[in-house]
Amino acid sequence: MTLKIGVIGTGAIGQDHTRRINEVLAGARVTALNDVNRANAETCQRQYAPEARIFDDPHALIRDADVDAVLVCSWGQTHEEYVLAAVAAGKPCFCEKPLATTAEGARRIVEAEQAAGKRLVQVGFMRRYDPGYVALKKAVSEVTGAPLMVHAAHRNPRVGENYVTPMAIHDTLIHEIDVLRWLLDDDYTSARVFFPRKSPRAHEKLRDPQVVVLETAGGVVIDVEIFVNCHYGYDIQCEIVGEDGIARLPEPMGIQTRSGAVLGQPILMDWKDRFIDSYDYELADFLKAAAQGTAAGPTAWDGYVAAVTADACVAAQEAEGQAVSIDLPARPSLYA
Ligand code: NAI
Ligand code: ISE
Repeated sequence: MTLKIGVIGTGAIGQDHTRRINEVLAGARVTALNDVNRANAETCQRQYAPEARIFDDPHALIRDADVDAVLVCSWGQTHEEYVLAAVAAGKPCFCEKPLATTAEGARRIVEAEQAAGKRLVQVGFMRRYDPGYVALKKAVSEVTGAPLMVHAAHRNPRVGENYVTPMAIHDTLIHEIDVLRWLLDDDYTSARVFFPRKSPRAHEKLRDPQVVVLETAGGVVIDVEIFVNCHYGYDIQCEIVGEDGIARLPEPMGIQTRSGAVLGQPILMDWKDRFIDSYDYELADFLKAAAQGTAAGPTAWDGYVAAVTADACVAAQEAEGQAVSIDLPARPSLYA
């Protein structure tokens, strides 16, 4: 059986996922596209899904009989509405991060899924599928001993004018919020944010860089540098310091050169290339589960925990150095 997929939001990642489903992965075809900017849906159709129909109404796409499962790839603040509609229609839904831009929004999705009685939502936290992070998790259980500290960095070469200070949390840090919790198998208890001197490349409405300090229930202290105008590349770093040793996320593959008295290794510039395998693996996992009418991988609960943590981090941005506590309710049995 070929699974029929509807994609809402056909910008950068919506187009890339459409390409992935139609040109890389097996078992599914994109049959329906929607974008508030129709020209983007037309570009996506022309380039990657000539047989797909373009819908002007995203809710009609979700209800359509020719759509078995939905990919939500529109802007973050629109995710909740579309995920809730997919759950109401009983259709498996892959939602790009963030699941919702507020903890209350994510909570509504968790409640809707619980009412549906089965998993229908996978959140696009693709780093859990990255071979480097998978190897790092193995090193934590086999080499480092119990973790004490984590030093991480999330650097983007540049961002647009519409990227403002809280987006460093909701849009960017959200990946570390999820993957570090998964790596450590621990939950966060507090957040603090520090602002070094501002980079002259950051525009007026963005304080960049920032350092977020998270503490976990197990007593691990995590520092994450977020620097989204670092200029030199797309650079993701992570080092776990444990009782018995240290483990580091491997660099992406690149040809090392020795020339002109320089030992060199290229640095990627685009997030699409840095995690290209993980995007393939996460979507393959989604398609496999969706063919059985359910969802796999990062859950709506993971999306909710990330949203609660992100809200605390944004509050911590405003509290400038003061700790903001992170309180989570008990995990529902659906996500045990
Ligand atoms: P983008 O701006 O390139 O594309 C978003 C598209 O959604 C645009 O074509 C826009 O017209 C459309 N859109 C906006 N509101 C809509 C609505 N109400 N209904 C239908 N379409 C709507 O943005 P990008 O970079 O593709 O990001 C999209 C989402 O994917 C964001 O949530 C972002 O955080 C996430 N993302 C995840 C990445 C990852 O590494 N997992 C990487 C990049 C983005
Ligand atoms: C973007 O939306 C992503 O998800 C990228 O992985 C991240 O590095 C970037 O900061 C976000 O804006």
